[in-house]
Amino acid sequence: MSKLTTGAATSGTHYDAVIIGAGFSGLGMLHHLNELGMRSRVFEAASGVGGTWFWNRYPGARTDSEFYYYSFSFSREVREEWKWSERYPAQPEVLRYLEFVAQKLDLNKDIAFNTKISRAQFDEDANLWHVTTDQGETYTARYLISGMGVLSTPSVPNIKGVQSFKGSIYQTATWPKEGVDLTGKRVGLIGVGASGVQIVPVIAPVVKDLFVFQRTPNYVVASSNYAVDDEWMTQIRANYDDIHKQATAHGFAVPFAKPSVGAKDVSAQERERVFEAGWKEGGFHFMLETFNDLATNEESNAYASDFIRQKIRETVKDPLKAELLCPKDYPFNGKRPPGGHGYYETFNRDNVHLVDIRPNGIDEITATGVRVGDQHVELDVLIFATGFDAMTGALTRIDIVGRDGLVLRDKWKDGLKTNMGLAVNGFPNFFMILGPQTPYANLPVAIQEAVGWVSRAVAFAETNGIACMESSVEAENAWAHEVHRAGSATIMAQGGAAHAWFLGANIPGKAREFNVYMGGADVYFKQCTEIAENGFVGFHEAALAPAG
Ligand code: N01
Repeated sequence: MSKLTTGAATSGTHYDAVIIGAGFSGLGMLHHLNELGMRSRVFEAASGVGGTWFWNRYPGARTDSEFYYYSFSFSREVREEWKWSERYPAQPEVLRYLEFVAQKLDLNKDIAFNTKISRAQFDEDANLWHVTTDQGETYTARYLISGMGVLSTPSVPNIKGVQSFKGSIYQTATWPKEGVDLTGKRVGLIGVGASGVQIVPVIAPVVKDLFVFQRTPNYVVASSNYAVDDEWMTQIRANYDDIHKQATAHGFAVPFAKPSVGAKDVSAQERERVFEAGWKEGGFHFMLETFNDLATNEESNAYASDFIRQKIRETVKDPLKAELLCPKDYPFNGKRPPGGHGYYETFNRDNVHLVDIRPNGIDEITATGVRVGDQHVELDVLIFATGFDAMTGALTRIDIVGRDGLVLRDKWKDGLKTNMGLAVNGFPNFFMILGPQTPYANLPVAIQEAVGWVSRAVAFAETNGIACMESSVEAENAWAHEVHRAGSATIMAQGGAAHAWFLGANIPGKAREFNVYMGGADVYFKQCTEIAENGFVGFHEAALAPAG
């Protein structure tokens, strides 16, 4: 391994590793490779670190997971010095945290900002990746690692007439850094996923009128946010290692207790008591700490769905609005449930209007607003909170070219194939942090595990003189089979109306399949550890060659 040096990226430079993206994944990966003594360079399209938390600056953006498992635990320095202020930290705080991580771990010197990678091509003769930026600069690297994020490629539907709109258009996923003054404006919001659900209560008191265009209502679970006091922070600091250990032993990578009974197996009274306690605790606790079969048993899921609908009807005073806000044609968890911060309560305001656009969506955007059937809504501002081309979007938008000219997006045209979501046959020495087919789970914990695993794999290759780490065909066929099996065992693909991103079903033309592993993050982490302990079996047999 070459010795770590610092300095600006100069076209033509060779690195041990090129990492794409400086969010949680890229920063964690860079730190681990630095610890191995490798010379790495991160290329980041934005002007700063943060990834998702750099771009998603819309009002109300905050984590849906609590701070103590939505962070890294590997750095003693970081965890002992950083203090979180809220149970669910807001976007500016998460961004400041990642800036702090980069500064504390001395990562900025190895990151080229404002630089997009447009192409990466594997050179089979030299066992090197040739990486090209959008400025035409080229670099070579032994390893290519994607840290581009799973929900980082915004999807904006091409609604008829959108170009004719004379007002202002914003996307939650690319919200202007300088903010937007919505005071006294007539604002239309398209999309009520996690992003839309967060922005609604924050902008409603500011705008003149807010029109929420809803195609599919969500099951929004109350979050219950509050300040983190010194005592709580001290207690978390003392237990970071245990928290991480508990999270990696959980199916969703959260440090939660695992319920031992199903909702259908207890009395109605007990069910109500448990659901109520979960609702009060808030957020993912309702989904994960109440009963153990909400994602797998229809009857139990129906109880949870009924409970949430009841909460909506109790909260929203106008019965017509309440019914429109109740999801009815797909199960709870059929889409990723957003965390609410006064979402349903906001619909009791006189200036918040719910526009039902089922089933066909918006008919047209005009110069002055939005038309749905006979109704024309006059607007000054239109906000798109319409989601992302998840899991594969970033990876298929640049040309990643492997052996024999095979392009990654072409490889996945007829179905996803990866080895544990970490590597792909035909793409030697290429690793993905949270590639498709990795677990549906709390991401910072999954990222911490993935960067640890990839750095072990790299160290293994370097130590054993393995020129190419490359997934075997057999291993990725087996993993594709397991991803399909695990997904099919859930009820999460049910409901024609649920255009869930984890199924690829929110993107027109994208194959409908599980883009994530539903078999449990705990099971997945265990398998990854076993693979590593068994000499990375399945990850290098495809290209056994002497070290160059
Ligand atoms: O996107 P989404 P998101 N006409 O795909 C609607 C993470 N996240 O950005 O359901 C009209 O969930 C679409 O309608 P429908 C989190 O993992 C996390 O909100 O397809 N509407 C839906 O309502 C989350 O799950 C956090 O009928 C259209 C919405 O747009 C993921 O990101 C915060 C439309 C998209 O919902 C994605 O969330 C934010 C059209 N043509 C995001 N096209 C936190 O943890 C789409 N829609 C805090």
